[in-house]
Amino acid sequence: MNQQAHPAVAPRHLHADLPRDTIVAISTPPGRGGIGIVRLSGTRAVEVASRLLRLPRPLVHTQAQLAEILDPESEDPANARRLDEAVATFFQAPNSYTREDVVEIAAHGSPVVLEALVRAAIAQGARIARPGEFTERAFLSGRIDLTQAEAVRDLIEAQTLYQAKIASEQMEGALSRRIQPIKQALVHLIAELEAGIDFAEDDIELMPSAVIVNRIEAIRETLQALAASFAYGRVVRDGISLSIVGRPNAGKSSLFNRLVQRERAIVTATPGTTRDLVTERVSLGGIPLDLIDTAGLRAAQDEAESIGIQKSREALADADVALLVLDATAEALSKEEIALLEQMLTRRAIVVLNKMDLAHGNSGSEVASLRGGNPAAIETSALTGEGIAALREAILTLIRGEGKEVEAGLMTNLRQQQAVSETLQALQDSEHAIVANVPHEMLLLDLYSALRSLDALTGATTPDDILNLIFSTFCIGK
Ligand SMILES: Nc1nc2c(ncn2[C@@H]2O[C@H](COP(=O)(O)OP(=O)(O)OP(=O)(O)O)[C@@H](O)[C@H]2O)c(=O)[nH]1
Ligand SMILES: [Mg+2]
Repeated sequence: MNQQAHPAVAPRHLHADLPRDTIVAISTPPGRGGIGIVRLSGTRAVEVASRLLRLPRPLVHTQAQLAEILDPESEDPANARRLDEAVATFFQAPNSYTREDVVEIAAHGSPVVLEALVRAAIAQGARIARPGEFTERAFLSGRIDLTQAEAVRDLIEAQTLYQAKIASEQMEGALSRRIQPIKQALVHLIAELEAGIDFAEDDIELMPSAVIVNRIEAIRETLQALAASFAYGRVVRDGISLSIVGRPNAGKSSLFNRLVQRERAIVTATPGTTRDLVTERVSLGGIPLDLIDTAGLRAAQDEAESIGIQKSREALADADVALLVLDATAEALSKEEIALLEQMLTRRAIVVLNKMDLAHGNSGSEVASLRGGNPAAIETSALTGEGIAALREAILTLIRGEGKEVEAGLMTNLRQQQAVSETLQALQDSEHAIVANVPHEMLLLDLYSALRSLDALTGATTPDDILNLIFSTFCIGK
């Protein structure tokens, strides 16, 4: 084996016992509440906490005890007045969130009391925590990897239960578990190639090119499946936008109101009612959905309508999904509608035949001929509510698409996606290197570069500036 330690195989040691200062922050959201928590982490956490509190007994790991918060302004700490009562819980290193000693002081949620506690802790030598620093310490101590740290943030920011569940899986390491075997296969290949080079004089045969290509291909395939999960992972995390378009009076605003379940947009019998974009966020199957109601498309009759129609077109172009609403009672399709229908075939879209309550007898028309077409139009009545459940279902199916079966270990953010695509790129380069018959030493450079990108995904060799970027998006106290 090559004796020279390679940075990608022997990642920088994150688990070293760095002497770290003790940090403090208010961990509950700003404002008043029933309970507010001040969290301390570091070697002096217990010592600092003991100076702020009157504790009946010494702190014991995972045990909560009632304590009194001392008035920080009192002259004589031994006889200090009590500012508030609190519950103090101690988590002893290494069995804590950060793997350091952690003390959590739960007082009443009064900003004045909590800030006084933090000031008193600082006076005792603690330092105010940077945003995300508690989670950063959990990462630096090796308790969690980078994808898990990111999942903490995703969980805190989740807007639906489904998002929270996906984040929770990632927090438990679902994504890292998916990456592990891929990384192992790569490390094995590298090790075997290194051995071939080192013992070349001993007549050990070099691995045949076809075998190397096969092994790289196998790694690429699993990675590609992971990359494909990003599309759905991003949808779950960031949501999806859906623009409702069509001719005036087709019932766009009525459908919009049905989907948001309240009378949000103005509905009248006059064509050209909606002028501006109306947007509303709803949760569909736990996925955040930004619905956009737009002005009906036709030759505008005044300046405001013309600007509105311009906005409709932009919203249609920008949306992840388009919902084309047709009036099922209409005899013929307008030119505009024919053009839109064609456009729908080339993008993620749903066609709706609305006003079916009036159109059940209308079977001979051009519009009716779209019934049962491909893609199948959804038949609705915004007036009676008929077909709305089917419409919701169709939207959800369209959104879920390919991502459905890979919910465990989804990639959810751009940083992860970039790391994977860099790995894929490096692997492709290495295949080209084989085809070009370059020596194995050169081929290894590409493989090491693939390994480094993969390491960056979980954080083994991530540069500090990227770490700072990630943790600074947390709020203080997390
Ligand atoms: N019978 C029946 N009437 C409907 C239905 N959907 C909408 N309407 C009526 O059709 C008219 C137009 O509805 P809107 O929702 O304002 O239509 P729109 O597409 O938003 O129209 P613009 O904003 O002008 O582009 C209103 O009088 C609605 O009550 C339906 O399914 N059945
Ligand atoms: Mg409208």
